[in-house]
Amino acid sequence: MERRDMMKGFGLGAAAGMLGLLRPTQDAKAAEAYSKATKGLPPLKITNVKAILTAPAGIRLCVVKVETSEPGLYGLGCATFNQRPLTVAAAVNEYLRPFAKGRSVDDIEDMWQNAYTSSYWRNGPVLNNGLSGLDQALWDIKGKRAGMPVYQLLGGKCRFAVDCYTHCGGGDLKRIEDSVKRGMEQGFRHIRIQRGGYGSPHLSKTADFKEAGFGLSSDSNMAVRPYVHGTIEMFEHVRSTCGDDVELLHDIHERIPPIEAINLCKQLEKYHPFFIEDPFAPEDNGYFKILRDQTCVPIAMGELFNSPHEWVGLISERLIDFIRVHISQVGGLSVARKIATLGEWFNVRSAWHGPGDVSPVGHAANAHLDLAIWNFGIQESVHFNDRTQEVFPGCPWVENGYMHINEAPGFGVDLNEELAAKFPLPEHPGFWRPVRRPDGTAVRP
Ligand code: GCO
Ligand code: MG
Repeated sequence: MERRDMMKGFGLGAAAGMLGLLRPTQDAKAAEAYSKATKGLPPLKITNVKAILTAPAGIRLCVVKVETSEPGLYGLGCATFNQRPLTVAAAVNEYLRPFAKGRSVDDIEDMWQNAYTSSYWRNGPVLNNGLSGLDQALWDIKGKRAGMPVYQLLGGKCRFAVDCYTHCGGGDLKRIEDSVKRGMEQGFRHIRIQRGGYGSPHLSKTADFKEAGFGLSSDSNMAVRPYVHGTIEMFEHVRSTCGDDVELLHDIHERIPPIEAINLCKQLEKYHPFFIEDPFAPEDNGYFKILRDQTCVPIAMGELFNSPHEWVGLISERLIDFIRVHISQVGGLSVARKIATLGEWFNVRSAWHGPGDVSPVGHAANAHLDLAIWNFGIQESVHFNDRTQEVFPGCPWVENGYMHINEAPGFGVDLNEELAAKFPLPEHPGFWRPVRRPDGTAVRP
């Protein structure tokens, strides 16, 4: 061995020795700095990350629990993907858990950025939901450590509560009218109206593909014209029976060809809807320019978005009026608040996705963000049944059309794991049932 190598070896050894010596002091210094920065809180590590699956209302909810080195201190985050819950649980338990264990609970953005690229391939519904569970749970922990509700960490309140819309509808005009009147009596100022299921399949008579033995008999069938006519008739009826003041919303749910959706939006203009949702599938985002040129009906879009490529252009070119992302589908609260900030500069308001397939933790995350952002538009709300409220103590609640959260630190929602285990996921895996045109052509659901 050359002398130089030997000397170098010695130098390195010495350096290592010195470092070893230095390590404890560096840790001590870091702990001291940390304690100063956090008013005496000890640095905390993540000790476990797990996905909890439960269905107290028959809907496949997935919530991520992040446990820490402080006994009893944990965070909860929504990772609900109703159609693929088991894949999200695997992404969390098999990948995010080993990735996050031992890391700091505090550096939420750093964790998000690294977990986001830890799969190299990214921006998909399964991984984003896993990320969201981890992300939201870290915000929950930070709120608990700070002794503050998360909205306070986001800058405090811009409003006293969260204005919501509720779902009303029915198979025929009378039922829809009665349902809207009930919603108004409950205090809702904003009401979404649907005629039967999405695309009003019950109005479509013939399912020729079934007679031809194409597809499965369980496949659903819908034709374009009956839906378009039925929807215009519904708006006419509701406006004439429920008045002009109630704000009406409708979800086209990407069920008809883009040009038909443009025609429908134009014909609904005279009923001044609060917004028309998902006129197109994300694959047809290119049609928004044409729509904007044709009508000034307010447009909401985004529940199916998983990637910035889908929302940045629509917002920055002011091609939509409400961004409706499903917060866990985009990767969590850290992403949604950036989407909200982007929206503010182009006056695109929020209308986060909030139906039954968002857990109470996810609804709380929606509401905390809704309280803190200036460009809040409206929040979709659901009623949590008793079982759900028992499994998730601290659920947000709706009164007089406003969603309220409790002022507890974090998101204020807990999860009773024992009780959650009593409501296993339904047998049916959850995939979306095919929808077909009368000739059997597959329709975007
Ligand atoms: C809505 C949505 C939902 C989705 C459902 C998918 O506007 O609330 O369109 O109803 O269809 O969340 O699982
Ligand atoms: Mg929708």
